[in-house]
Amino acid sequence: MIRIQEIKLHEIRLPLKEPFRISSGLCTERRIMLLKVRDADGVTVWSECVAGERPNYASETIDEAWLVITEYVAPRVFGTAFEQAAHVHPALELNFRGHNMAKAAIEMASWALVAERDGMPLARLLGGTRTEIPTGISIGIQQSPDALVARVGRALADGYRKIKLKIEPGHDVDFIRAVRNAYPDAPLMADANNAYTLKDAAHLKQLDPLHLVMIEQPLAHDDIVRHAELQHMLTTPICLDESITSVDRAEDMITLKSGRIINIKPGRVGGFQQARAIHDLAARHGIPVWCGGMLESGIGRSYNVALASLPNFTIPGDLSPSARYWERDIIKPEWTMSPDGMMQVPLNRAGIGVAVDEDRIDDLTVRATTLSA
Ligand code: OSB
Ligand code: MG
Repeated sequence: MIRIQEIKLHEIRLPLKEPFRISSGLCTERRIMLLKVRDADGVTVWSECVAGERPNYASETIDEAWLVITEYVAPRVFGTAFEQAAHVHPALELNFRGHNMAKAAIEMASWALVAERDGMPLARLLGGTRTEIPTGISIGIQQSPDALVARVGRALADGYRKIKLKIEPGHDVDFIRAVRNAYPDAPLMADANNAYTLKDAAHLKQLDPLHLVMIEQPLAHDDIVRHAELQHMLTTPICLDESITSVDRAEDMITLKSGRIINIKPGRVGGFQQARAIHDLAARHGIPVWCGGMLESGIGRSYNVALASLPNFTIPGDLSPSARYWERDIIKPEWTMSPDGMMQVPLNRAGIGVAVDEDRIDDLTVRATTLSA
């Protein structure tokens, strides 16, 4: 049984080592919501809500999620005994629309509570089979093609197995062509974060000869129909990110042929129950999946690493080590990668697999509140 007794919310501030610019906005410092969740037997786990500072990626923001967790998500799990972690998601969906990231923060903590309590690594509880996962890096929009080529060169030297380049109109084909010319065999992809419309199809077609592994979410954040039309015109596989908010949307994508690859972010889809269902659906249809990122702290990253250890995560995710993002992370040891670009799945420890640096979290906390059953 899962009986959540207390949830402590923390907001911390963590400056990024390098500014991260995507087509819809710039981030230089993360505002991160962390949750310390305690069950009726005193077992505690930390989780992270991946809602951003501004509603430029998804509609949810940290301030909104803070309110929604306080007013609606926490009250709904308090006082309920869930037989399995998989039962939390349906309970949070009943007459409760949207707010996937707020819901996921507690849904994912429920899985971690079970893992912690049963002395099992979270990765294994979820059905993960890998002992190590390939890393990838998502590189923000740079000033010039030369600057991008230099940044990609550093990432390749670091050993990353996939290099994702953020694009927008004016910073796209010429930039990617420069990188391709410099690194003919590098595993490159582009992510547009909704910066284009179908009118740009001929322009985007210029990416086809640059043999990208995929182009991620070129069209509107909630579109599935127009992506099908675009996919029909491109040889480059389309990967959907923003549009896939549930297993139903993944089914829509597959039915309409709106893309050939899925980026799964557990926070975006409301947690692990949906993330696993999307993974299984995609596997049945021969659609590869990979785990996206939301510039998480080491705590949110541990949930992504556990998910990425499932068998159909066959493409390297946006999973980079702590030092790519932060001067110092909030976990010990920090997430690291080997020179050949692999990250170890922590299997010799129960729960999320890393120790949380609570003193550092206390130092970084700018607001906190305690919710109780
Ligand atoms: O579109 O995948 C995205 C970060 C914030 C919001 C949206 C996205 C991203 C990334 C970052 O690409 C990936 C990472 O966490 O390293
Ligand atoms: Mg994306």
